[in-house]
Amino acid sequence: MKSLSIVLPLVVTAVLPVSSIADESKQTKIERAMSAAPSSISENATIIDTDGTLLKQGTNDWTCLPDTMPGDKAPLCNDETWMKMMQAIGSKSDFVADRIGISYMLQGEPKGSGVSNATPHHANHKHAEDYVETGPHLMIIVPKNLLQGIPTDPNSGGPYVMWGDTPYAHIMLPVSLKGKQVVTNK
Ligand SMILES: [Cu+2]
Repeated sequence: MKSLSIVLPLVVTAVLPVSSIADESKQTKIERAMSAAPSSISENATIIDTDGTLLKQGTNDWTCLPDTMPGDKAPLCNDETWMKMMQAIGSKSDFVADRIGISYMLQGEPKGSGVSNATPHHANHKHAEDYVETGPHLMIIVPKNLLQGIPTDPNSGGPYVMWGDTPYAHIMLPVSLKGKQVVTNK
């Protein structure tokens, strides 16, 4: 009978729905979302989940999310222009920048949570030839003609253009004070 006590816990674990293990508390999500930007912004920001669920109503024009893509644990705080672009990305609809948009990602992204630098709609970001993790950064949307002269190569060592040939082009601006933060497959 000794072996049964070893087998049983394994079975119990296996039949539990995955969500009961993976689900994070609302507070955990709010705290991660707020960690993306200075408190002068995040304290009064509206916090929403990536599926649009309101986690905390704010009083300024900023919106913070605990994840950039569902479950990637890469928090960000967006102004209104960035929120519009994120919605366009989600619905694969057109977006034309007529003003500057600013997003803070001061925590960067966890290892393995980077993206293809060519498109937000890559079928398998992790294995993209142009995979990139940036570390702590800002993301700046500008009208597309103003992107001229900014490198498209993440390894250039400074700001670079992400998703440049799509409607979702923006400048990635690494802000870490120390070390090489950008990681690519090249
Ligand atoms: Cu980012």
